[in-house]
Amino acid sequence: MSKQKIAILGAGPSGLAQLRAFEAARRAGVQDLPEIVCYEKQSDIGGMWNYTWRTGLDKNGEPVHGSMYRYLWSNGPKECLEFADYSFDEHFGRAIPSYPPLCALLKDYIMGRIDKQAIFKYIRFECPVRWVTYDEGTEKFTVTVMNHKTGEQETNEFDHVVVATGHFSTPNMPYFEGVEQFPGRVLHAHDFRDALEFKDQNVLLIGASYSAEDIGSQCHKYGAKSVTISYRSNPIGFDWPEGMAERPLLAHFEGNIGYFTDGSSKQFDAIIMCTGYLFHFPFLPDELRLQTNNCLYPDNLYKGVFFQNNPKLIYLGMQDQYFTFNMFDAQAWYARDVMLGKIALPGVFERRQDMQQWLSRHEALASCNASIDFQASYIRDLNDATDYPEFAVEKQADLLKEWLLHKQENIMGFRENAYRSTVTGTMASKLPARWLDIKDDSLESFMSLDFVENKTFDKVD
Ligand code: FAD
Ligand code: NA7
Repeated sequence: MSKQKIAILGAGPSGLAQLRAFEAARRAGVQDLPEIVCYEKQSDIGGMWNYTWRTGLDKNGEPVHGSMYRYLWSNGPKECLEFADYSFDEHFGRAIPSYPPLCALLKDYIMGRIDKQAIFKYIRFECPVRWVTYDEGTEKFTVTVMNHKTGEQETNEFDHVVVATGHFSTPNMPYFEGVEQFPGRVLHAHDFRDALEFKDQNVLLIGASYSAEDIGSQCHKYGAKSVTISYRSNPIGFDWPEGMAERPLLAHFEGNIGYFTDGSSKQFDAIIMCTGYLFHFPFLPDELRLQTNNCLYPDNLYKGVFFQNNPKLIYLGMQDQYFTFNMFDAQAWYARDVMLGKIALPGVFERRQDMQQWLSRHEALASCNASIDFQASYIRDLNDATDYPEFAVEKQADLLKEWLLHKQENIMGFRENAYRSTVTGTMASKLPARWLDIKDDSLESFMSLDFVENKTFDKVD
């Protein structure tokens, strides 16, 4: 029998988790592992964490994937995304604060786990996937990619396809009447790169979730004159510092004046749409394409990963995310064991029943704490079935609940809190100054800070 072939689309944290899962099996002595090819659009691994200054199109004319920006710090405690098989202690050799800068520190950590020699050989860089089909007769997928290194398209057949292309990259960009006449910058969070661009400006952010909260905080930290957050459903509701405020939804623009649905108005210099992202799979035909909004349990994914129409098509990381890296690992380990035949997939009816139970629970979620517990129990369900190392996901859920309280207490200072690792028991150190006052986020600068234990800071503004 010929070897199974698996295509992994994307080498971000989810795709890397899948590669790592197979690598762990190889190291554990599993024989006859499938042949793996990972197609990656960018020229390096890391996905979203591969910071780019570019916006629009990349050097090959492909849409730029990155949405991360300068000075971005972790928006949740690092203790809740710690790999069970590679701790922060192992990587940094000492305790560091719970909220490190993202692209420098966290990327360094993610990359530290990757054995480049073992994993790079599977990855085909600068090979965006163009089209995927499935043949019911041969039971194989055909994957066509554009190889920008050779300038030619390539087509190969696979038994399984793992879609790990992320879902925070294609902007959801709504229209507001009069925006076309707005005289200043209008951009989506996806194209935001540097808060200093908005120093001394009156900035309007539309949207009321993570991007609005963080880009708003960044603009405030780096000297915007004012930050206005316009919400559609509910305000974010934090005790914002002076200069930051929330208003209901924007109704229309007249020149540089924004008019809101409560009848108020204000003059703005720039508009940043923090209106979320589209699930965008231009390389998949209708019958294989996941269609969902950003939520904790997309429908039609058994165990959150196997596509109901065709479970040989696997989606990783498609959930909204309280947990990130360790959830991707849980999914990748489970998917690996199904692909290796260690876990049998139930029939179509049983899969639908299982999904339905999760979807009913999902629908009943009434608070952020309940949502955190929901995602933790989803991860527990996956981990109980594989040999992925135990990582006390319920304790991490408790840390996430503390994180929510800390944000509520002080949105500009929550990153000054420290939490204990559930993997090693190490207590994080604290920042030696207020987050608002630490403006250089480079690896060298951050690691040369004098981290301290149990220091408290005055509440901000
Ligand atoms: P991605 O990281 O998006 O990787 C997908 C990969 O697929 C990319 O490398 C891309 O180039 C590739 N790809 C896309 N299309 C194709 C194609 N057609 N062919 C081939 N390859 C393709 N998470 C945290 O844990 N902590 C944080 O503090 C945090 N902050 C964030 C801040 C921002 C602004 C954003 C946008 C996200 C943040 N996240 C954070 C979430 C982050 O997206 C996840 O941690 C993680 O990157 C998701 O991994 P992924 O592999 O699923 O997707
Ligand atoms: P999210 O979390 O998907 O949130 C999108 C926000 O945009 C949300 O508040 C929406 O309001 C709002 N939205 C969407 N469409 C509109 C329109 N048409 N008008 C007004 N407001 C709108 O995306 P984020 O970018 O904040 O976060 C995504 C990830 O990036 C996150 O995981 C972080 O790690 C970074 P709603 O509440 O639906 O009314």
